[in-house]
Amino acid sequence: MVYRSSRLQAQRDAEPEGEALQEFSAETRGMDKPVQLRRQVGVWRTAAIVLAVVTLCLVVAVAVLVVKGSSGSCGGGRCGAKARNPNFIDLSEPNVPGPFHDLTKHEIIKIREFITQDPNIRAVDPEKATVDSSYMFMMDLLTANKGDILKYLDKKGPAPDRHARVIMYRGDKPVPMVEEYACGPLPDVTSCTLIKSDKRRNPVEFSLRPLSIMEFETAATRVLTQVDKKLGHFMKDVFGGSYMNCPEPIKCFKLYPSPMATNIVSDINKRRLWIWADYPLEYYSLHPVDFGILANLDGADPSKFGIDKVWFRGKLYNNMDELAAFYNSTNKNDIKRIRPKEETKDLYSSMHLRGDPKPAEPLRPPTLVEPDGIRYTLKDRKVDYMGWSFNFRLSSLTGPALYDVRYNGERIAYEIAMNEIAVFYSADNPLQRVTDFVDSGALIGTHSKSLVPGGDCPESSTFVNQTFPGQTLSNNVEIPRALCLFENNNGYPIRRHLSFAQAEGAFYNGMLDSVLTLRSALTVVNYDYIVDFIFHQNGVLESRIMSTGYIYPSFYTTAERPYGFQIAENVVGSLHHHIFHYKADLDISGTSNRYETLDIKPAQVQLRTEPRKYHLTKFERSLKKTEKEALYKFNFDYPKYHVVHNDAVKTPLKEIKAYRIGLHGMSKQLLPEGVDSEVTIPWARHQLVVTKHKDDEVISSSPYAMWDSKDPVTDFSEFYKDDENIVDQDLVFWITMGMHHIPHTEDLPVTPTVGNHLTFFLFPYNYFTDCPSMSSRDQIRIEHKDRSDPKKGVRVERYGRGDDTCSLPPYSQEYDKVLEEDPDTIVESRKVRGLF
Ligand SMILES: *[C@@H]1O[C@H](CO)[C@@H](O)[C@H](O)[C@H]1NC(C)=O
Ligand SMILES: *[C@@H]1O[C@H](CO)[C@@H](O)[C@H](O)[C@H]1NC(C)=O
Ligand SMILES: [Cu+2]
Repeated sequence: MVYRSSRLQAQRDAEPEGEALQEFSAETRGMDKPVQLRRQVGVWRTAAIVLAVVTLCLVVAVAVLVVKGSSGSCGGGRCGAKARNPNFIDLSEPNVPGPFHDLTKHEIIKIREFITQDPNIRAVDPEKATVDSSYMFMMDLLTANKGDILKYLDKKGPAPDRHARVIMYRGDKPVPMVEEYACGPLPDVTSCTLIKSDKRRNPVEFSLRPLSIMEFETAATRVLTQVDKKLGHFMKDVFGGSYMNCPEPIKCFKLYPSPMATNIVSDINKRRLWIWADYPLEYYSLHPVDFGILANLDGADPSKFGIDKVWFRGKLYNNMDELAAFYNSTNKNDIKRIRPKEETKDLYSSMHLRGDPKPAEPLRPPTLVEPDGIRYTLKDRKVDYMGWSFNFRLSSLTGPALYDVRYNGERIAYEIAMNEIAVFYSADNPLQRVTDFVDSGALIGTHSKSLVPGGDCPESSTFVNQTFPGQTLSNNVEIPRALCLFENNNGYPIRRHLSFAQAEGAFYNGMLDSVLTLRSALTVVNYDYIVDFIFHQNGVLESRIMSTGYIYPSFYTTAERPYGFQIAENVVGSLHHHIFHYKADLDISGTSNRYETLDIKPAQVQLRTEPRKYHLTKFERSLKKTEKEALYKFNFDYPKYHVVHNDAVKTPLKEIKAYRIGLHGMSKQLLPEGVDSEVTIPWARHQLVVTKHKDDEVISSSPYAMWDSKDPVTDFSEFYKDDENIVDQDLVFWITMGMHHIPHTEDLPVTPTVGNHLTFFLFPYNYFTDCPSMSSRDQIRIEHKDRSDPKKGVRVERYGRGDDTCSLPPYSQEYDKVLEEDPDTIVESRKVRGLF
């Protein structure tokens, strides 16, 4: 909400730090008379109008606060009579960022200065970069070692120096390579040293580098010029399209690049890239043609980039001349020509409204209102909410992450981070057949582009910008609204119980599940991934990923039928497997932790009352002693809980005081282990892996994973190969989620998120003595005013929450009136119900 941050900005400008925390009294939002709301025939319409009034009310109230800071009116009613929350949101960048803060604008500029001047690195300005120069691909915060950060956080130790991980492309070297540097201390960098790690090769083969924007443009220009020269005429004739020189009505093809990884071409130095042709319609991935070229991008000299193979209509040609000769020798009447579809709003691939609009009249959907202001605070990318606190990042390489997640001041997790996103395709054609996207090379975090209020996040969200260093520009790139933070209620109770009968106590307590969500949406070319971290009031942290966006289909032929359905003319939705990897560095009651499973097993016991056996289930605790013992592949026959706890810290009843990992997004990876592209995603072999924390096992994958299957730069299986003791150690939990996707026509134009929520939960498990949500003022309790005389009726306890007649419809007052008239609506009071 713009007005909120601008209000805050106004406050910050007007007042010294520290005084920005302001209490809003009833008077400051004073209203003259209550808005009278009568729910009549047009309930929905009324609701919409109410919401409009409400929203206006709030905006006006807030605007008035900004401008006058005293009083104002909004057409009646008393707005915000109970507003007490300081509503503290500070989106400014700190001068002294903490250990988890992403690189600041200032730091990025200072790092650039250093690598440009350093005599060893000699980075050229991005605007002048060429494939054979030294240039920066990306930089990211290189977090200090956990031990140092914990000393700082917990033992008043010194703030650890901040460093950046800087990925340099060294096309300037005699043997071109990729180098990764640790540059620091920030912001006044004094040195960049090659990062040394047992778990990440460095330097890295030049052939394994992620495609930079500049390289792709250079390569495409170089390669496609050659194609246009030899095959331009053919493409225009057969497809009505071409890679270049495409005056109307000729269409300029969009390019869809797909790497052919080194294990497939059996040579770590070979760099092969399929470039497919798609018509430039909304959206191009849904308009492939049956033509593509395999580019040879070996080495650092673009003048040597060339074309290895050409695919046309079910046949692979060894070079362009072969195809040209075939075309020349074929009777032109025998060649089937295809043409792009007409671009209309009704086209299956277009994201315009079509069909009969619903609802019949343009009534607005429900929206969120925070009647007393927001209930969380945000400063320096640290959030506090209802007992929770956490820091967040958006890593350019790996995407969103949380650090130092606490509940009631006690750390639950040191880090929870997305580590990798992969999509493995299947098809008959030679491109999709080998398309195994491993996305961190595409710089996952930088793909979290602007979130739209009302489209991606509730309008009431706080939106947070994110700054990255430009890859093709020397300037920083600030992505507005890259993340959103909002509180909403899920529309269902987090818990409730109604004890209706007097004999059973006659009370009700219930509470809607209001949660805080931190969201980013990563658009990696055609797909969109919505990544949420959700904080519940019962001490549960939910980590969810949903897929949407355009599928990546193939050109339809009958040979594609094992891999997908035909979903449009010439289009087959190719089968693929989405796989996601997360890191969860949990610290339950400290860093000395154990991982146990609670194995649920069938058992037989003696019946107490009859002379025979009886079947039931029991559970057995199973302590996992080493990393290999802890490798987990889901098996339906062996249900189990996964719990983590500190053996030295027990509950008052001497039980384990634990958190439980709930896996709600598991997916079987069917490809054999150790061959083809599987080699680079060994993390997908297990649904859960537990390792002892090590400072150089920071990320389970690497930006080189798209190409490096011949010899992975980071091989996750190395993290557990030494099979270390994991009892009473600092443990890291690695979680894999995924889903197979056989596209269907309802994926047109884009895949809906419904039903593809992949989630893992961190549940408190004997961690609290009872449910933490019992301290929430969100709950409602209803009981008899006088237990000894139920006929006097019931009282509704809302724990001091206001019933603000300006900013909300008087639903609660209406309900209270119902109970006043007939308390038996909720609990047995005056009548005999005749039912249990
Ligand atoms: C194909 O025909 C064109 C035009 O007749 C000619 O210029 C070209 O050399 C031919 N290409 C091949 C490979 O035969
Ligand atoms: C976020 O980005 C927008 C658009 O560039 C800008 O107007 C706004 O000032 C930025 N917010 C902050 C806190 O820097
Ligand atoms: Cu999919």
